Amino acid sequence: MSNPIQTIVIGHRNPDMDSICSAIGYATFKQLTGNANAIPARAGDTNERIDYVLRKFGVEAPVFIPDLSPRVSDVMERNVISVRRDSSAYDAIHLIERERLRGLPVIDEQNRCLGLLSAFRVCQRLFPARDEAGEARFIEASLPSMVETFGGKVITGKLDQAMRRYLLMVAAMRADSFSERLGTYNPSDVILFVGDREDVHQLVIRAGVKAIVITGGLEVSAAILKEAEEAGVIIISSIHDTATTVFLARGAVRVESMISAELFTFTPETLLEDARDKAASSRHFVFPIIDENRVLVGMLSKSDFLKPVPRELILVDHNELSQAVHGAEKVRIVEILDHHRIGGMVSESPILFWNNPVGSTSTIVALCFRQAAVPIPKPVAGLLLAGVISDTLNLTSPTATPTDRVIVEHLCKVAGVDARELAAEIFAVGSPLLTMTPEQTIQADAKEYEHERGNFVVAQIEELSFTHLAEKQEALLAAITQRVRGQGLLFMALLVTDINTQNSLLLACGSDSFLAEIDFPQRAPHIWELEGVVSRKKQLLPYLLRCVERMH
Ligand SMILES: [Mn+2]
Repeated sequence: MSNPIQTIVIGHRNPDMDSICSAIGYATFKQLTGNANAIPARAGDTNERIDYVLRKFGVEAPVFIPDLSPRVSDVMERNVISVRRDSSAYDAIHLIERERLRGLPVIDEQNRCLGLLSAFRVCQRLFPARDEAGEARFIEASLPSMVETFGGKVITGKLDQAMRRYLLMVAAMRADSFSERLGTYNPSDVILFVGDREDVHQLVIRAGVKAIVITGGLEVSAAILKEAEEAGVIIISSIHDTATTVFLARGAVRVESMISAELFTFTPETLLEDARDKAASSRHFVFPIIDENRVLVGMLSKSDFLKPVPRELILVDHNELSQAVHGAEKVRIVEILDHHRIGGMVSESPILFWNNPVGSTSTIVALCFRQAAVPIPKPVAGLLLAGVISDTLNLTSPTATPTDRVIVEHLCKVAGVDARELAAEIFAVGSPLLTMTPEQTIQADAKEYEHERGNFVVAQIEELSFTHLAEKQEALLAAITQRVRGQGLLFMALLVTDINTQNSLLLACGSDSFLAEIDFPQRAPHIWELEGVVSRKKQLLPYLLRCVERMH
């Protein structure tokens, strides 16, 4: 049975409040409208403000998924057919035939994978090359499993369970020639296959062979039975003729000795892409999948690479792959809900792509509930409200639209929360400048943009005032410079927004010819005063793009 398709609803890397809250909200909407397999996820850490809101409304943080690249575990066969190492070749070959396997994994008592058994290897062993054929009469097996292969019946004596090397012999010669031949072997290793030839029976009982298999369902005389019992020689009866019985008995050989020595395995976490490359250059068709203790957990066939990965993606609050979770490009993106610029996403087939220039993606999610006439669960309404408040600085940002106002009013009613109070609570916790290292501060809400003149990163933090900036600005500029150098960026900018005065300061480092284009009043080297600018997307980004275009 194939796995049900999992629908992952996820925001951008370095998630902000809107991206976490809209992912939870939209996954809930999908669940309530028929997709039980929708799960919210996050591509990065939450921050103190997000944690505060999740706690307040009693909702768990979405599952952390750092990389969505398909893994071996996505397509491997979990119901594995295997044999234990002490199984007989007879059982294994029938299993291979019945299940039409290209390779049968052999395991030990702890389910650890020892290797693969192929029908080819078994045949090679049972039908050896002519110059090695003499060896084929020696088999490593236990007596009970040998008797089982030809459906024999024990007439006298007791079969010991031990696994050992036996020599299969057939008495086809005259008794005296045979006697001479028997003398060259250790009789206690010998299993003799013979019909109703009493002279031979007597001879080998006296020589002390391990067992006599009487073939063709023939009777044994009472005198012979008595003598065998006294000598401790086992007598077994087979209904098959001698040739058939010997042939079947050879199938008792343990599979352990036939395992292919070179073992080609993967782990469930192996990237499917890597496994595909390695498998393509290998002559094997099937690959055991083992965990860190070598325990067999699955099998991968070359045909499994053609299976679709049972996962699809819904992007919220972003539409550019450069901002999406790692591996997003290798998974089918089925929907995008966003309120940012369109970043050149290309899709193979038609998808639902709702880009609406409202104040937050949480607003769009609330509109989805409204459009489908599905009531918003109370905790979800609280989260969506936090998403709108956070992205629009409680409707004061120029990105806020009349739609956001209507939605905020509705969400307040459903959640039973006052928007102004919630805004004050959110921005009062976890000042990034006070609670994070400079590296964390510039990374927390950083977004990457690809541009033909060079890639750049723009981050933003919201503060209740600029009071704590002065003591941190040198360290922040150093961290920004390091990132610009490390990634070879055109520039990186950090917008520090004072949500009380609705003004921002811009810290930027990078190409001199780019920085020369910034014409806001400069407060200090690499720091500009951006009065009335609070929106990265609507105010800052278009401005920065114009600066890039003007660059010489
Ligand atoms: Mn947003």
